[in-house]
Amino acid sequence: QARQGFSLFFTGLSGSGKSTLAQAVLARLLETSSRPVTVLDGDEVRRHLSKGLGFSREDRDANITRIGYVASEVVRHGGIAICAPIAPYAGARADARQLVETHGRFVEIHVSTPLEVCEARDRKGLYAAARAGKIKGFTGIDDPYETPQSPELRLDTSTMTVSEAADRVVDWLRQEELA
Ligand code: GGZ
Repeated sequence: QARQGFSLFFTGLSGSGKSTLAQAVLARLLETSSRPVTVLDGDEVRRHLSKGLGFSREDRDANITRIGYVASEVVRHGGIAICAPIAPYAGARADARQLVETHGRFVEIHVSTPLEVCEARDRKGLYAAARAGKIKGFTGIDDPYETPQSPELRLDTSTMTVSEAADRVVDWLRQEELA
């Protein structure tokens, strides 16, 4: 059946669990839906679509605008776009929302895992490097993260399993008749 496209836009700190959660939701959507799904993950995007961009406010905003544009094209064609950048600035998130909402739904999911937990996980050692001053302008340490004020969903991966968090997303989509 023809259903409108939508974008799942995960935003949150480094190490908050965005990518892991995005992958878990992807797996569930692939089981239940025959619609095309495109994943625009932070790492992958920066290797291709946003190659050459750094982490200044300007570059981060350009990164989010590009992701928003690609997501809007996917949604325009009735697909599902799963995005998982930090997206620290509310203005850029709003711009991405506006681009996508021209063609379908924009589902902002704040992965609200506290900084303390992200830093304790420190899977890639980036927080330690930022604390030591080896990385400058690291989100949450010496660069801002503007907390989303009215996301469609807010999920803290320190108080539930990845599987529970993915269920919450899929339940929400069912409720909205998107999945
Ligand atoms: C934040 C940084 C930085 C700085 C490198 N600040 O844990 P990761 O490694 O894989 O996720 C982070 C990723 C963030 O890229 P995004 O494209 O998602 O950021 S934004 O939305 O702000 O454009 C981290 C790594 O890149 N990284 N330097 N200074 N994260």
